[in-house]
Amino acid sequence: MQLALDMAAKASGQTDINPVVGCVIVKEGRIVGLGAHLKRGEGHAEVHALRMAGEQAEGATAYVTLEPCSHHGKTPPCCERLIEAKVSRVVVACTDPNPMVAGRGVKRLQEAGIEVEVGLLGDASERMNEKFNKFITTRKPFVTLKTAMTLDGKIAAKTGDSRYVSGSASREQVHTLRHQHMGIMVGVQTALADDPELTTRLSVPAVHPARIIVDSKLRLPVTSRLFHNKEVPVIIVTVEGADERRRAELEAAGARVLACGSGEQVDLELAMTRLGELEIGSILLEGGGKLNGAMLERGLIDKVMLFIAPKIIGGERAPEAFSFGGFERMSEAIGLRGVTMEQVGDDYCLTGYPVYA
Ligand code: AOF
Ligand code: ZN
Repeated sequence: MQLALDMAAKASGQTDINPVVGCVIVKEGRIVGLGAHLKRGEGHAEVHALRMAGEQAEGATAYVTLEPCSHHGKTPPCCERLIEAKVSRVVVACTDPNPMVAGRGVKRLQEAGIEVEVGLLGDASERMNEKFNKFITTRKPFVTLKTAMTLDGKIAAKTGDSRYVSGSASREQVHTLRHQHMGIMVGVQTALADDPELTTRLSVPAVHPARIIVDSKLRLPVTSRLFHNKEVPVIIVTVEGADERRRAELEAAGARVLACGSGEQVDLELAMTRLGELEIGSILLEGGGKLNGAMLERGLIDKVMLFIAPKIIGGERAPEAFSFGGFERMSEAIGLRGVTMEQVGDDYCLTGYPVYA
């Protein structure tokens, strides 16, 4: 199962809204088949592994990181393939939360007389597919907030200088992180201040996430570097009454404009629904402080990854990682669960999952 998980992990970032899944088929103590799901629309892990095993699959044990599917999606159901191949035992790390499957795969295998065991390394498999798990059950994107900040919680100096808060090792990791999400979201202020391209810079050909700009007043200029790369979508999230002429201009430059809400500010909950409808299953939120704060306040951040640089910049007006009205009492603070800390170069990356009241 660990081998199946390792194979699945390597496909992270390339399966679109689909989960990463690995499968290892073992017969009399020998591996006879290996497979992983590599791309949405192509073969599932079990199919690849079964093809490799051929007739040796009969009487074998299949280790799969996710419950074999029972539905006809872009490919036929894997549980039928396992039954046809006459495997005698299937070990599953965790069940598939997809409402189309949700236990039916396990049930179908059992009905066919196959011994099924669920739960081996289940937590690891569930964590690996945390983005898929949220999207498939809510149709809303899984949001990971990433920010680089000083020990005193600042994302820039009081002058606005932010090059760089974190070290090169942390900045390198961010490119991998971007590649593992289907969208990158920033506020228009960040887009204006840094004029970022927001593409991934990996040495391997990677799927580039859509670039999403929250811009209620449509201030993004068409000369922005975001428009240099025409292959990666630019999505601008704005409000209904936004300037029609500017909207047409941005659309002509290649952007897709989504009107979310009719107030002064973008309705972020609605934006998540709309982005989900576009099958953006996960978003890396990269600030700035106001957008981070607004998303956090509304309970829309699923995970935080804080790259903390061991330095103190000070400055009462220096921008903060989370800028919002704040709470009255410490007991109201938003806490994190499942916190881990990892050293990245000279920085520390703190990862955790916000718990909302
Ligand atoms: C498996 N093995 O390797 C994967 C599974 O559109 P499709 O046909 O690719 O189906 C996608 C759904 O199938 C996905 O939402 C999830 O429930 C399941 N993924 N299942 O048995 C695999 N990738
Ligand atoms: Zn399947």
